[in-house]
Parts: sequence; structure tokens; C-alpha cells
Amino acid sequence: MLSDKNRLQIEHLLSPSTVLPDRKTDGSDVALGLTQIPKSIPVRYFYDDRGSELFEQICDLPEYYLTRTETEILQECASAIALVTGECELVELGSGSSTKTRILLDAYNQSGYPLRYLPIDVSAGILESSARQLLADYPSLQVHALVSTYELALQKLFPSESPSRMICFIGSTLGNLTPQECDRFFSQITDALDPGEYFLLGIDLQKPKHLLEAAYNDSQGVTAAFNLNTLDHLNQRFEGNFDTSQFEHWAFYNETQHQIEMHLRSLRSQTVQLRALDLTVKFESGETILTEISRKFDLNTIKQELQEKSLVPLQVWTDPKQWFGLLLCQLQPFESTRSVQI
Ligand code: AVI
Repeated sequence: MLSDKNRLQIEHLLSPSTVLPDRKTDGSDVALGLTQIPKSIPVRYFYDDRGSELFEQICDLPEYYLTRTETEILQECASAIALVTGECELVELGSGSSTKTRILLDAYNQSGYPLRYLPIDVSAGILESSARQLLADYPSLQVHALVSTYELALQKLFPSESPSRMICFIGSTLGNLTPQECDRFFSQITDALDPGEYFLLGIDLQKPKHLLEAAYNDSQGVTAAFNLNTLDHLNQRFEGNFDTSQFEHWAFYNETQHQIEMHLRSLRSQTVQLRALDLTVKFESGETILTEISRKFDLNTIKQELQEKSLVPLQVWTDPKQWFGLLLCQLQPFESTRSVQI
């Protein structure tokens, strides 16, 4: 058996030499968002250490059904997924603490397949600690962790060392992309897979407004703290002076666009500075900053969109209330792509 040292490889794709200049860390994306009308902040600024911790807490909230429901679906279908794909390498985009992935790892383990897992996350700390925990819990697992954005990692993936590969994008993180970003993302998945390889996608489905609004306005105020933490993150990162007591969390379901929109609303007219960006931003009383969209999907529409990228949905699982969907897709070459009835 290989030692832990030989079973774990951590590769940093975000070193300054690989991504220079980095629009994503120099703050130009923040300056752009805060000087546009309406104002916005890129979604990635939720996830500093405190934000990631708050997100973990959100996943356990009674109103936030997403994590719970997807976990239940995975428990039901993980062995069927392993049966369809056979031995394969699991690539997970935005792996975080890899909690739900363990259900898949267990299923592959039980099928007796050798396991290779490639978690991809921008947070090196969480990647390394969860990888070490996984090595301890799965004695035959090999982990090749990539500290990277999805985009970069998808470009840099080597051909799979296993007979096949499955890229997993679960948790409905797809919902945080605009339709244009989503279209580009699916193309990147297509480019990263070889024909016959797999894509596992978890998505939150459309449902009544009151259920959605409760999930993003929880009674304990964790989502509000998560949203407001973005301002603390910007303060710390760009020498800012946002006063979080002068902003409030505001989230609602836009039924036309089928998306939750999360904002921060200014409680008075005020001026904020971000010294490291040489930026002064004026807010009217009641003015809002868009911090996130969380799109809610229709299964037939998303299946069509996947199919258009040659990602053929083989099987779809939902919970009994049809709140959440998990789609197992297979990349087919363009020539042989046919419309399939599911
Ligand atoms: C990460 N993402 C799928 C979450 C969502 O539901 O869109 C982020 C989140 N925002 C507020 N609560 C959770």
C-alpha cells in the first residue's frame, strides 16, 4: 500500500507566475462593480475564511433545504452512478470540505474500484485539511488536489489516469452563474472531457416563492451575516471603511428570471472608501448592491442546454417533492449526438 505521502499531491495553479496579471485579486472587478448602476460585488467575495464558515452553517439551517435534499438524493443514487461509470477518476469543482462527495467515494469503494479524487478549490487551507482527512478515512484513495479556479483547472486537466473520468459540480453552484456564464461553463466541461466521460450536475429546481425566500432569509440571520461579511472582506482586503451596521441584507425571488437576488441595502446616504483601490463610492439612502443571483432551474430546459453541448443526460434523480435534481450526463461526440427521451 502507498504511504500517505505518495497518495497525496497538492498542486497550486494560482501561483503569480501562472495567472499574472490577476484581475481577480487586484480588485479591478470590485471597482468595476461598485461604480456601475446598479452596483454589484462579484460573488467570490463571499468566501473568505469567515464567509466559508458561515456558508457551512447555512448548509445546516432548517430553511436551507438544498444541502439536505441533495444529500438524500446522493444517498439514493450513488451506487447507481458508480455502476454506470465503472472505475473512474472523480474531479470535483468547488469541493470545499468534500462532505457530500464522501457518499460517492463510499459507493465507488464498495464497488471495489480503485479511487482517484481530484478536488478543486480556491481555498488551499480547506483543500489540504479535507484531503488529509479523506486519506485517513479511505486507505486506498489517491488525492490530487488543485488549488485553482474552475476555469483554470478545467484547462489544465491532464488526460485521466483511470479508464474514465467524472467531473462533479454539485450543490447548485451553477445557479450562481448568469445564463451566459453557464453556457461558457458547459463548453469548458465539454472541452475538458473525452467522449464517453461523465459530468454530474446538482441543481436547485423552481418551487414556490415562499419556500425559496425562507431559505435565503433564515430566522437565525446566518444568511444576513454571510451577505454582510462581504463588506468586512472588502474592508480587510482593500483597506475599506464600510460600516456593516449601515447596510442590511435583502433577498427576494424574482419570479420572471427564476432567481433569488441577494442585495445589501444602504440604510442612509453615505460615502465609503477603499483606499487600496483609490476608490470612493457614494450611496443614496435605500440604494442596493447586488451580491448574488441564485438561479432555480427547470429540468427540461437544463437537459436541453446540456444536450446542445453534447452532454447527454443519461439519468436524472430528484427527491419526492422535486425540489432538487441530480443529472448524470455523458459526453458524446457531435456526430453521434441524438435527442434522447428521459
Ligand atoms: C453556493 N451557492 C449554491 C449558494 C446558493 O444557494 O446559491 C450560496 C448561498 N447564498 C445564500 N445562501 C447560500
